[in-house]
Amino acid sequence: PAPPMLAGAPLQRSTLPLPVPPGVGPAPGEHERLLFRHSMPAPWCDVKDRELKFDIIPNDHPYHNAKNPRTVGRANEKLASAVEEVKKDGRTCLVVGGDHSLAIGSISGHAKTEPVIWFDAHADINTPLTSLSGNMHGQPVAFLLKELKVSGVPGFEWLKPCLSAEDIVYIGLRDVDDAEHSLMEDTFKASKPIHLSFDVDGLDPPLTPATGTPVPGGVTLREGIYVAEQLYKTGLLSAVDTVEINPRLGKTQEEVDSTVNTAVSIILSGFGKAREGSHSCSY
Ligand code: 6HN
Ligand code: MN
Ligand code: MN
Ligand code: MN
Repeated sequence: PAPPMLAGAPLQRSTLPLPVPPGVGPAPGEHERLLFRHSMPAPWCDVKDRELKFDIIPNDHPYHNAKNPRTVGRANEKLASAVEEVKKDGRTCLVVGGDHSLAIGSISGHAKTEPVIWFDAHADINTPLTSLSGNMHGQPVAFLLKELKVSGVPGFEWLKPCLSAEDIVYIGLRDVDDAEHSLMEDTFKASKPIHLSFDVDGLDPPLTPATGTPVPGGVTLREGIYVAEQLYKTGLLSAVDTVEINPRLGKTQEEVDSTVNTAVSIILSGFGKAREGSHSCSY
C-alpha cells in the first residue's frame, strides 16, 4: 500500500538506534530481541535499524551530585549524532532506551525540536546541584533548558541547551521533588516538529511493572494510546523516545511481557496504528 503522509512528506519511518546505557538495564541486543518478538507486523513502516555501543569511562567521579557524568555525557554525544543523521535522512526517529538521561542526546540531535511532550510521572528537571538521588535520569530536562544554564559538567562539553521552558509540555506528572517545582512551566505551541519523550512510568504501574521508579495513580492505557494517536494525527510527530523499559526489573515473565507489549502498543499508535484499524493513508 502507498505509505501514509507525515507533514507533507512521504513516510519513511522508524529508525531504531538502540542506546542501552552501559551497565544499566537490559544487556545489549536484549531490547531489540524483545521488541521484535513482541511487535506486530507494521507493513506500512520502512524500518531501518541501528544499534549504538557505549563506553564506560573509568574513574567517572560525580560532578556535584550527578553520578557517572562522563559515561552518560559521551553516550549522549554519540546518540545525538545518530539522531541527527536519521533526521537528515528524512526519517522519523524512534529511540528505545535505556533510561531517561538519553533524552539529552536524543533531543539535542533532533535540534529543531519544539515542542517536547514529556510523558512521565517525574519532571526530570533536577540539576547536578538540586538532585537528591544524583541519578542522571532525573536531570535531562535541566541539561536541555537554556534558562537553567547547567554547564561545566564533565562529559557534556559538546552540549548546547536547545529548549526554552515554554517549549515543554508535561503529561502524567505526580512525583515532583520540591526543588523541581520552582523550575517548571507548561506551554504548547504546536506548529513545529514535535518530539515525544515517553517514559513508561507515566503510565499506571500495573501496565509497565518492569521499570525503575513506578509511581501509583498513572495514566491509563487508553489515555496513553490516545495521546500517541493524537500526536500522530498532528502530522508533526518527528521523533519519539521510549524509555525506562527494564526487563530485568520484571518479577515474572508476565510482568516483562506486559511492559514490553504496552510500550509496543504506544509506539505503534505514535506511528499510525489506529484502534479502529490502520489505513494506508493518514485520514
Ligand atoms: N525517571 N526526582 C527523582 C530524582 O531522582 O531526581 C526521580 C527521577 C525519576 C526519573 O525515571 O523519570
Ligand atoms: Mn530510570
Ligand atoms: Mn523520566
Ligand atoms: Mn519517570
